[in-house]
Amino acid sequence: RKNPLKAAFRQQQPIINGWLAIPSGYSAEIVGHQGYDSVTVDMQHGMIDFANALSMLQAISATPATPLARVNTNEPAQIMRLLDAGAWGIICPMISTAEQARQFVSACRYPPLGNRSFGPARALLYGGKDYPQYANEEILTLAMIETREGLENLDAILDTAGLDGVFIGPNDLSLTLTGSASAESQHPEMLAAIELVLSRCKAHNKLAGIFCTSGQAAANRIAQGFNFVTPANDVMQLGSASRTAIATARGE
Ligand code: 3PY
Ligand code: MG
Repeated sequence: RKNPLKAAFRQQQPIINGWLAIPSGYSAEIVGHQGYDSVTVDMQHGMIDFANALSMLQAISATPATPLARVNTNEPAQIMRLLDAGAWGIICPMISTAEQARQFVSACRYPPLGNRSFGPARALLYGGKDYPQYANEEILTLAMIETREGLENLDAILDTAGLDGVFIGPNDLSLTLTGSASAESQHPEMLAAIELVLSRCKAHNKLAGIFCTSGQAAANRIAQGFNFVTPANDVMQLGSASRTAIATARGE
């Protein structure tokens, strides 16, 4: 099973990624059927444990969306287990150095390219018997840039063999750069940091991704040059759809 996200990037098609914080296979399945290219199970800030993640990945794989996971830290055991559970790519938070990026990618790649341990479990069911032969090629690896150090080491991180691209965490990045977390921050330092990531990704021919808080914000990021955007998460969308419906019902 080829990874459609890699093909989309090669063909310069923007990837619209859903983001799940609600621990439910049912809501994962609903989200997966809405037209996203990929849907990410967020193990870092989502209220999600491994058993939830397993059923959510099963649910996403019953939809057209490609299943991804964001791990809670750069921890090989968790990365390998989510890949075994059928994640077709991993987003790893807080990558600040080239060495951290190398360790992250290594956990996603079977030897000789990396140190992923063998036991593909559900990945074989979703991907077929030949999964072990193609997994190193098709598993997407995105390193999150969301620290000052990560920004400083950006070129070295982007040089990491096997790294497909970076994903900006604008909340953490603005917190570290400006002192307050704001996903759509207009602080000049944030605007400059985002432009820097975009231009370095282009120079290295790597995918540039970013978390956004609305469809409009995601459209603006695509227009700016991003290849991979997340137009808010399930919690934000549930809240905002509810508020809109209530206001309409009240005639507001
Ligand atoms: C951030 O904005 O810091 C993120 O990690 C996005 O979820
Ligand atoms: Mg973050």
